[in-house]
Amino acid sequence: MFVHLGMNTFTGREWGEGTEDPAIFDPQHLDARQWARTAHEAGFGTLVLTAKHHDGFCLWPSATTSHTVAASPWRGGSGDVVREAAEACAAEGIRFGIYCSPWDRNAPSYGSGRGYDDLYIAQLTELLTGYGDVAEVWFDGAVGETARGRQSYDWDRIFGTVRALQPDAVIFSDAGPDVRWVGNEDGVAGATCWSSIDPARVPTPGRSDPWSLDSLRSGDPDGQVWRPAETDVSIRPGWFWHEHENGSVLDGGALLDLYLASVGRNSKLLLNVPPNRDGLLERTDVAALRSFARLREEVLGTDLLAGATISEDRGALVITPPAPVVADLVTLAEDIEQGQHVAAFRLQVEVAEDEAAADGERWRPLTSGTTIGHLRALRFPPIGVRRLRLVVDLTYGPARVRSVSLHRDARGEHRRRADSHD
Ligand code: FUL
Repeated sequence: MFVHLGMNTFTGREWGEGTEDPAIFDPQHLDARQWARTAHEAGFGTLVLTAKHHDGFCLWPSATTSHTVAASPWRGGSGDVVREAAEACAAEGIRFGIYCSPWDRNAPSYGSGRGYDDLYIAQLTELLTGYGDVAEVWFDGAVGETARGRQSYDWDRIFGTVRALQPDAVIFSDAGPDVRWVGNEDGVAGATCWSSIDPARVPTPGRSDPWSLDSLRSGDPDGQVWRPAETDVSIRPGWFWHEHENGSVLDGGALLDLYLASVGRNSKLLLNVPPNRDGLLERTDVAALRSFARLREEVLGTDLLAGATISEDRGALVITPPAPVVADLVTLAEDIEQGQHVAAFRLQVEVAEDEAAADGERWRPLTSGTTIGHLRALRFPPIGVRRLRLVVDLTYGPARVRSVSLHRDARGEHRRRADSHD
């Protein structure tokens, strides 16, 4: 779960100017335990906090600048949102991650090159040494023009600092090195989504040309590096809380659709849920997350193929459930620890003898796809299944399909909306 909180929460903006007065930051009822508990209860494994957004305001009392929570009225100037969030995650048993924007519209040295690099590295060092284990460090590539010039970030130094101070942290950016951006903020990974990628196609964060974006979305089966996609999207239209968006919170069904279009396409999902001016997640957002978790369990928690017998037919896998089932969703998983190899597959269902084709063929197409990866979800109109056949047509190595499951997702409207993503 992504948590965007900062000056913008109080100004109503999405990108601050860097000139905001710290006096306006006062989330009086801030309760990071509520964020972490909500995240944990809804099944999230990590909470990533915006320690600093583009406006440069630090949610921790950094020694590098006076533009921090220490200059705000919140907790009498002695508060530290990063600490409260890190401790809440530890208490609730989830991992903690940080977002510290390299683009800083407040720092006087921004645009000066090395001078700003040093400041940014000092801020990262504070965040990576003062708050226990950091599971993910999230970098966006936004760059601003200033009168001093255009800052170019020293990514080698930045990534090197994370490696040195938090060797187990996963580093996210457009250019990895561990996890890559999926190339859009709509919550949708490529229908074809390889975990591997050619690093030459996205050499640095912040590229937005079609060549890079296409590569981020789909990956590359011949890619030299393993850099799975992470899909970041907000539960609201904006990344920060705005009162006028309280009526536009995605509901549980819409969140399940995002899940199937991201996690169900071999990506991870980083869903943003922004606290309000009190420092709390809104009731609507919490209710949506609960309903999302419940629907996920209802739809994906039941495998209609449980207890099925497996056999082989002309090189394909035939799965026979103990009794016929009605399904409208299939999920497949590759044994991802052994790599990702499947590039094209088809699923077929068996029809009754009297419905067979003229040539006696009893297998009828159900659905098909390209990549599988750690999870691939595909929907189709509800159908009775007596037997299911999986044909793998193309692979880049041994096809190790670990599971095939059928589900019933009775939500017609959402299903149609999600299918339009294809
Ligand atoms: C982008 C930023 O510009 C947005 O404001 C937001 O933080 C998003 C997650 O990353 O790069």
